[in-house]
Amino acid sequence: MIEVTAGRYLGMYRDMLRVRLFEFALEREFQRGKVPGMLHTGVGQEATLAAVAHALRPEDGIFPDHRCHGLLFLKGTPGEKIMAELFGKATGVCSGKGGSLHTADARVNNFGDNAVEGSFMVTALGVGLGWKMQGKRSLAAVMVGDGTSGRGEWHESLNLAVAWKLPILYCCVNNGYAISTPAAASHATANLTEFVAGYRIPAVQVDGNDLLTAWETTCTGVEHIREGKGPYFIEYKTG
Ligand SMILES: Cc1ncc(C[n+]2csc(CCOP(=O)(O)OP(=O)(O)O)c2C)c(N)n1
Ligand SMILES: [Mg+2]
Repeated sequence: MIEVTAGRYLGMYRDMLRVRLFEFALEREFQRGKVPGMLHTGVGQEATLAAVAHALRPEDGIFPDHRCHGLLFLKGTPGEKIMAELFGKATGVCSGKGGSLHTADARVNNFGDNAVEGSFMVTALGVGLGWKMQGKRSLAAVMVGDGTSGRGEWHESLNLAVAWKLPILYCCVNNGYAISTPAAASHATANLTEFVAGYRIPAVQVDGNDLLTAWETTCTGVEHIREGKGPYFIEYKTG
């Protein structure tokens, strides 16, 4: 049983709020035409993002997806450097050349997003394998959405991560839609834990809007991986 301290609880709540305020500010500027390129926000996914961030250590890695601006600064990149990046400024964390979908920061083990949904699930295999071969106890948290589960990389990644017992935490935010396509219209099941069961990966479903449960479940997954037992899959239901 993982006990939450008052400090941790408050810290996670504060971080949820920081994510919400950051995204609201961004949305406002986007609507004024000030933010170049595409924008997808993490509004409604704050509890999951805070839970994941608070379960990780600095030496762990993240593979954020298109709704993870919040996770970028919760992992340690200064918020102003991310905001500058999103505005395409030279002071941004990737000199303003990456924008919302390509924001990486090696200093905090943020391996970066990629506009091709799911492709970074394969990249994570290499990072996990490298760390395992080096005897490190770090793990890589991969953020993906339910819609991405139709991609080939999703299945390739889960398959090899289990076969090679890699230290990868799959964090799947299931909001029930891929843009406007409901999960039921494109997948055999809306429960992704069922979908991945064939890969024999421990797969747990949790209410992604319930901060404490989401954090406890994420910590359990992290513990499993640190014990060298291989990958872990969590489906955070937010829809
Ligand atoms: C390979 C690929 N196909 C399509 C897109 C366009 N696209 C961007 S976000 C998105 C929805 C993805 O759905 P999901 O993974 O459920 O994430 P959500 O937006 O619901 O958080 C799509 C189709 C893309 N970026 N990459
Ligand atoms: Mg979705």
